[in-house]
Amino acid sequence: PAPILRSDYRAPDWQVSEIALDFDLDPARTVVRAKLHVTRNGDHDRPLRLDGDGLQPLSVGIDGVAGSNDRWRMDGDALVVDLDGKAHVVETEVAIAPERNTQLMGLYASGGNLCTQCEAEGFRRITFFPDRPDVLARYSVRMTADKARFPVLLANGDPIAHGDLEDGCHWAEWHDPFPKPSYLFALVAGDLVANRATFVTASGREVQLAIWVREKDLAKTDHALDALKTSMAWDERVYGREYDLDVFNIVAVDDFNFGAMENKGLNIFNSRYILADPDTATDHDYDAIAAVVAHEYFHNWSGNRVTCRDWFQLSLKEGFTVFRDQGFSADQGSAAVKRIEDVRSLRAAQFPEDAGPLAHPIRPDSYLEISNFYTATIYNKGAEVVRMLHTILGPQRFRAGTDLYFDRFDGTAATCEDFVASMEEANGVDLAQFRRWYSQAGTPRVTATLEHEPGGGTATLHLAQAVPPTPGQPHKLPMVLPLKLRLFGGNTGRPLGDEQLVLLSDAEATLRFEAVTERPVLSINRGFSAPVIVDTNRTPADLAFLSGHDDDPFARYEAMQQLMLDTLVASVASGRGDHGAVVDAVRETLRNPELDRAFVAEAVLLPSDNFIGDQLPIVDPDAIFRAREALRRDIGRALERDWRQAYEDTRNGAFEYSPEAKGKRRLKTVALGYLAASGAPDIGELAFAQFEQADNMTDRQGALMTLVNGPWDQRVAALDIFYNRYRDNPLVLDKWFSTQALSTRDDTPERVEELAGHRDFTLANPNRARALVGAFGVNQRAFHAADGRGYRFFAQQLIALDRLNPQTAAKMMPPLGRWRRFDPARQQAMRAALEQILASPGLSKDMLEQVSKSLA
Ligand code: B3K
Ligand code: ZN
Repeated sequence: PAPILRSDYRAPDWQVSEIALDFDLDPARTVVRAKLHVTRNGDHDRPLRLDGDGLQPLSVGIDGVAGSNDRWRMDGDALVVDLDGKAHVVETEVAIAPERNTQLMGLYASGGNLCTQCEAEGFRRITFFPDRPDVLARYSVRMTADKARFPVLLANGDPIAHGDLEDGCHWAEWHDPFPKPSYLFALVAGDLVANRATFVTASGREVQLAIWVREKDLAKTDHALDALKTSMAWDERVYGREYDLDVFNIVAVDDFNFGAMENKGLNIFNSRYILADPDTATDHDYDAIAAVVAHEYFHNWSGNRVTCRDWFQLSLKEGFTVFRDQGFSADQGSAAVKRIEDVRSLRAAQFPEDAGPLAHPIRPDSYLEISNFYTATIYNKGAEVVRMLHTILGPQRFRAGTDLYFDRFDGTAATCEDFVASMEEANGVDLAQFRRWYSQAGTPRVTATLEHEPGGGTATLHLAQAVPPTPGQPHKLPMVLPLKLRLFGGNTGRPLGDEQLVLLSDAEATLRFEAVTERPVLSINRGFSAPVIVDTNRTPADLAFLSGHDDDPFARYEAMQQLMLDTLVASVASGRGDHGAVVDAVRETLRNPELDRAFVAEAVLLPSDNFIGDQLPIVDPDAIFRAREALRRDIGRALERDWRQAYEDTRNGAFEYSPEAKGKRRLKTVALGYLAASGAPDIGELAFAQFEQADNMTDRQGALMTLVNGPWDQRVAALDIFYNRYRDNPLVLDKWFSTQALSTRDDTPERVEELAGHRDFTLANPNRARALVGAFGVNQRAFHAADGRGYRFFAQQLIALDRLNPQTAAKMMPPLGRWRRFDPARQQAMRAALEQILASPGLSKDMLEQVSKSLA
């Protein structure tokens, strides 16, 4: 297949002003009739081309004449219609089989209900249509279905009418007044109940909110509903954006390819981002639910009211909306901890992507399969780029820019360029060079060297930047890097001057600081103001000092991380480590009563195996594991009394979901982990007691994780108890699988192979597939087991999954593509696994793109 190029963009030949859809819903055979009002766009004589994917027309009518068979033809999967006038009405009829749809794109069945997923190109699996985001139409939808089986019928927009039919069927009509691209179409038919609320917007519009789930899940929807109300108010307050329909519906389904979908007025969610109660959801789940509910809601403006011109502009809606949901979450609790979490996930997912064979700019230039581009780069780096605009302009000017953007492009399909130009125009600034963030891939590397003559009054900071080569982009130009920095006195700990925002836009720059009377220590990239890697000439003592004294909490965390990382990298190389500086710094942070517990928990956590590997020229998973475990053991032993104290201090009363209580639970699990690492003899018992007595999933899973990583007999008992207690709850059973797939024990590869044969394991459910196979792929030590069995297992699972669900399979593949980072034996084994995938018959376009780019 030939790649699609951004430079080939052309406005659509035909626009669709209106579409009326009529669904006869049945899992085995659904008949879809569509009536399109089309108008010629511009002066041309090209035919109307309607995308289809696996559809056969049962009938085609043109301008009310059925059976106009000489005027249309199939071209591959597309339906091509010859039309001679300016405006026509085209009608088609197709039949589809939702229950056989294992890709979960288009109309499919989940848990006996019917639902849709259309982004990016699923609508063409439902009906023939110009399935591209710059064709915006008004939709009316009529659904007919068996009333007993599908008592609830939902679609986009507002409900218009409904009624019963004689044969036990019923019907409903919905109308969406806002023109929208086909990827935002949705319908749901099911046996569902709703948790309802009312929201009154700033201008007094009453909106009926409802979260629809199966009856047994109703009690788990309050948190999501609260998050929805909070997000609606937040978007009014922070961005001046109000909701625009009379109803807002959310439906939770168990089978879903990713997190959730922002369909206009009818969001459809993976149930893991809706359902929560203390017994089954961790604090992390609660936070993720609020963030995803907010994210999808925010899309109503950044995505739906203003949509994307083409899929190359995906980050226009995704990067911006992630930035918006990050701001929302930061306002619900500790902004510093939220920033730490966001940077941690950027480094875990996006940095490796940007450094590997699948690197692409946030606005890519080509793709084979757009589903492969819903990446950490588009989403998370995209959010960092928007954040840099916010940092450079300041909150008020940034808001002026978004106001202009929403105002000017409302109801249209826009580009990343439109967004940047709005920022420029609203503020009279020039962002010409900043635009390189949209076109250049790769994580910039900054070198910061601070010089100071003892006794001299001046300090000099040399800054240099370089952007590494990435596939198709061998040479890079300097970026605009907003670097927040500040100097501290190394003796007194006092700040030497204020924080400054330096815009590094040349390859090199030199900054001078006057009146520097004591040895200065550099705090740089504070708040992670630019998504870059910074190398500095700071000593371990400087880093330890900053970890205890920097006034920017992120910089404090960062100094500790860097100290840990430097220590670990040195000990991987030498096989033995000097752990004193880290132990001291951890002690100081742990004993500091001023710091909030959530921050302490983040700060004392060691960098992951994967992140340590990312720092090394050749990743040696076993050496990394040994070095990390040795440091964990020393921190555990040296501070055993502190950890026990911290553990006792964080014992909670009854469960409460508040930033404070969450922070305590987080530190409790971290403390338990260090105690386990110390080798203290009573930890199996302590963890098992926590496991049994917990009144919430955070503590229970935290204890289970500790047990599953260790040698204790209680591990087996805990796994059994957990399984039996939650066997009927798929979301919790996912945790049972993933906790084992992430285990650091030596026998994890065998255990994971065994679990793939477990009766509760299935590749047909994406959450379950990710819980076992996806989690295994990021378990660096187990996945890269020296005998290569991890790779073989992984390849075999991906091949099987690709046959059912290419999108989910292709999304899990990247760990195998990082073969260049390993020793020759592993390289060979990984390539063999990739080649095996490539050779498997009927490989999807999704997988073909990922694997062939990884082998190139
Ligand atoms: N826009 C959807 C993602 C669709 C992914 C399609 N492969 C959810 C979101 O980002 O909000
Ligand atoms: Zn999104």
